[in-house]
Amino acid sequence: MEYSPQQIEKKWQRRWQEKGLFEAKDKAPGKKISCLDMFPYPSAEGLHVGHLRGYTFTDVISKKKIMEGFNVLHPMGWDAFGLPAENYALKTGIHPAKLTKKSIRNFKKQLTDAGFGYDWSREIYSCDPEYYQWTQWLFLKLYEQGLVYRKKAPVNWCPSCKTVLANEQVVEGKCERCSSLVKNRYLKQWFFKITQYASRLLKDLDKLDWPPEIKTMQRNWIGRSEGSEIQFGVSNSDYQINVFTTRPDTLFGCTYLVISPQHEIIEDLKSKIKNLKEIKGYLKKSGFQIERERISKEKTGVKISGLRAINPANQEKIPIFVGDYVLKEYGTGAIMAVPAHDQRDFEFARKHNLPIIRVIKPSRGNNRKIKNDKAYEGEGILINSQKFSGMDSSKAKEEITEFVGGQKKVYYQLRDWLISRQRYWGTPIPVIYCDKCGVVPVPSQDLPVKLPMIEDFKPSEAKKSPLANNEDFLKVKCPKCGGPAERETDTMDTFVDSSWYYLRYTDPSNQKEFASKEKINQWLPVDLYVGGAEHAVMHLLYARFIAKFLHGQELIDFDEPFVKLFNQGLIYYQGAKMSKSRGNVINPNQFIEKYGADTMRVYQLFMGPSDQATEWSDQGVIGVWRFLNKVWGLKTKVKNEKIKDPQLDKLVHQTIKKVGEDIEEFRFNTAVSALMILVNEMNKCSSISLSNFKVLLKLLAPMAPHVCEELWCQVADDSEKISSIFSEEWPPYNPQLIKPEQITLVIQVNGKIRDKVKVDPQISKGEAQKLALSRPKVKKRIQSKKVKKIVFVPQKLINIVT
Ligand code: ANZ
Ligand code: ZN
Repeated sequence: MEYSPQQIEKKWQRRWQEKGLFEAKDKAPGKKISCLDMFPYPSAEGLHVGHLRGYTFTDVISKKKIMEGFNVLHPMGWDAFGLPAENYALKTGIHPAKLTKKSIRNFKKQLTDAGFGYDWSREIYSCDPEYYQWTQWLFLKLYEQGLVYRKKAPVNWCPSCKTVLANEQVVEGKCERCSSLVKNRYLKQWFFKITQYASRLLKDLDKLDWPPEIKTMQRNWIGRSEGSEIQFGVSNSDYQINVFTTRPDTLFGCTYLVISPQHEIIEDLKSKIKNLKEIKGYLKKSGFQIERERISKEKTGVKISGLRAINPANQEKIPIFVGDYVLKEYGTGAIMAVPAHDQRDFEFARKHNLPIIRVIKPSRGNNRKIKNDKAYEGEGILINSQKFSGMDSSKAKEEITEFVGGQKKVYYQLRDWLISRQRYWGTPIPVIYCDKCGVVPVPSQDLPVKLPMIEDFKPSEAKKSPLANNEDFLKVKCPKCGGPAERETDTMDTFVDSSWYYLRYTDPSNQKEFASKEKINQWLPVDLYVGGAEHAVMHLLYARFIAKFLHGQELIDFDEPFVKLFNQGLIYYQGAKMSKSRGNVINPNQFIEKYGADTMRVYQLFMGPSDQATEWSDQGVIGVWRFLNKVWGLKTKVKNEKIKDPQLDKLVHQTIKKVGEDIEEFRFNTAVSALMILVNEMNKCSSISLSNFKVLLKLLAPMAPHVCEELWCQVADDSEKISSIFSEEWPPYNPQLIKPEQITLVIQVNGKIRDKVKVDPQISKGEAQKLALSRPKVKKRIQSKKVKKIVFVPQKLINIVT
């Protein structure tokens, strides 16, 4: 019979499912591992082979761990709320609920066809009321602890998606989803106080086994900034403007202040401002600057006339500007401008003809030329700074802060997490507004607040969610006073759904809790988490935040959710990243029909280093296809008897070691090559022993599960057959057998061969010299002569010249 994946793959998938072979067992004793993929958003387009790469990795690891006797948690679920389904629904008129269901069915079929061994008994959907009641519960829990608040805030508004975007969803001023230019709006919004966890989120990165690039991205995103707050008096008033600066050493070079357009001084001292009209006009025009890229922006501003600030270092009176390059939301919302040493201030000063005073010169050794058309932003030696002149920047930072009575201060770039969305397809925010009682959280026994099935879910320009048009949803009795009240109509950012989902896998049908502590403790934290590097900051930061919060509530025992993180490399095809929009995708359905799932899986592993972008090669696929055919063909050579073949035995044991270690280290490509070498060697033999063939099948089984299970069933003993290759033990290797072979080292004295000796091939020059000089035959030749030179040719010879 020829190798025909179409005839075997479906059969085994069905049997594995029936047997519950890959189901995690609660309360089982012994070693455990939780091995998770980032749960996907079920898009209408389905998965292409690029999406399956990371899933292949976790599946191989899970299957190997099962064979090693681990109790493995390897579940799958669906990040099923969100904008794409809603946008697609608006285009096609199909309700997002219906569409999502259909997409999930398709995804699940694709994953099953690929032979992935998920524990489907733990499948979760974030759009399921059984699930999102716990998302709502989480909101209330955070609310109860004072970590949720509502405030009018400048927000990123995407005019095309008609919704608010998180800062993280704005890329270079454009909507991450649709690339429309993002506008600013001022709306009442809900926030989670992630900033309260900034220092912990930063510090605990050190204990994670994560790719260093991802840690760096998180560090930069959290953006710890050490500096000072310094107070500037305002002339003719007792008002003070507090600025945050990372460079108090430059205080003598401060020639003006800039406050953000939302700074309260404008209201507080408006009677003293002479050009109030002009200022108000500017405020209207400037809008709200909330994106973090303050550098690229054109710096505009207006001088406030009638007010002057006093530089506390030298008592000089300096002008105050309102400028939108100063953000309300960072530091104190006001800055001291030092145009000689800050490029932003430099550009602003040039434009407004303000004095530029140099107060830092590069220290010797750092003698880069200061250019006249640029600020010198480095540190150095102070000049023009009265008694501080000649001092070092770092020392002056401390001393000048003290001199003017300032305070040392740390700020973080991290902003609070804006979680409300004016859209339909998301988790309703469980809050009620009552005229009498104000904001009333929905009592937890009333959860879930169900998302009503409405037909008209088109977002409106009214800055409100479509739920606001649904009277049945909107109108409720106040839980406190029983009077008429209204529900919050915003829904939550989908990153709230995904911030805690991994916990639910441990206890997916719990009606009383989000998951029981006992089950969480059995399985978590997640030992291995695999997904795309695009989640470096949002999802991974939010999930860490929520874990720390739940830990503080003593609901979970760990404060970091993902111990080890791995990012799979992207797949390229025809020179570009594989993607539907580029039209260069390979559909796994057609691929599997043609070559089978095993070829796809092994090719995914073999195509290149697992963490690097790799080009899909149709030629490479054929190579793998041939390889599996060879494996299939080997069974005709199998003899159930002892066959004396020490060469092959040795290779088998070397391969066990290599494949095992490579899988642990995500070196799947070299694991596959090792198996290819072994198969080629076996193919050269006229017969191979059953035991060696079984080892091959076991090593290959996590990668190509169907073909190995089928061959196992054909060659194994009856008792083994009834079970499964995945119930077999991962083979051990014999360390004696894999010792490196010895080579013969030739020993010469003055170019003449005097001796030969068997040595380890890795022997060093020093060791070889010592060994050679200890040999009696060599000693005899050298006697008391002085050794002049040693020539060493690794793995060949050593020549002693006297
Ligand atoms: C004076 C100064 C002199 C500054 C100098 C820099 C260089 P990071 O690293 O981002 O924390 N700044 C402070 N608050 C700001 C706000 N709300 N909007 C815009 N800019 C703000 O940078 C801190 C520096 O950014 C501060 O130090 C301040 O400018 C500015 F030679 O103060 B500096
Ligand atoms: Zn009330």
